[in-house]
Amino acid sequence: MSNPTLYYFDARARAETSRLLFVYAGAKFNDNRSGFPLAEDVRSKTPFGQVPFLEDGDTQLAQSIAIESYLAEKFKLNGTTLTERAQVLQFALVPGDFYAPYFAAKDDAANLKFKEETAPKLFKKLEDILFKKGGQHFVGNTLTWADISIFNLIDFFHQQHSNLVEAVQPFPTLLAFHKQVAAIPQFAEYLKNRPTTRL
Ligand SMILES: N[C@@H](CCC(=O)N[C@@H](CS)C(=O)NCC(=O)O)C(=O)O
Repeated sequence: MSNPTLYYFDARARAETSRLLFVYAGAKFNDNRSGFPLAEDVRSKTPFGQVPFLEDGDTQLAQSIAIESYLAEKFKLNGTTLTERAQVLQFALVPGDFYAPYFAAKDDAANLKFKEETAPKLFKKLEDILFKKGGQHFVGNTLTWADISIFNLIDFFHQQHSNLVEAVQPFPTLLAFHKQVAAIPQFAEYLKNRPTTRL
């Protein structure tokens, strides 16, 4: 069977957590990065005319969180009990609560409010949860999709303009967690070589 193909733009954005799931599992995949606007031959394959879109044998999936969920289950990174799976999903949905106000902010005042109020308020919750859990994992005692998703969120803040990373600086547990996940050999290698993109 051929390797799975993940279709997206040449950006991290809604595809990067899925890429990281492949990378952590050591599973080969075709990282298909379309130019903008989305190539018609890609759009026509997808159920909603949007990417990310995954083809894996007979499985075809859109919606970033559905794709991540599928990969997490496939690679056994989705918790081991019903409760853990729900908790993993709970954390995987958190980045969306950051991205929605971030991309809605259209002027300097709104950007500053996001950086100085909205994001730190949410990061404080994550910091407290992770601190109480011992700093290593958001769910259970092994790395899961939850950890990869929150790692990618913190990483996004490191990547963005206007020193957005300052929003994470007051949270030492999250910073240490980011460093620790980035140092996992598969990730270290991937992060060193991944394309530099604006989003
Ligand atoms: N809820 C969807 C949103 C997908 C989405 O908005 N995709 C955008 C890129 S981030 C897209 O395909 N835009 C191109 C277009 O609509 O032509 C998800 O999470 O996957």
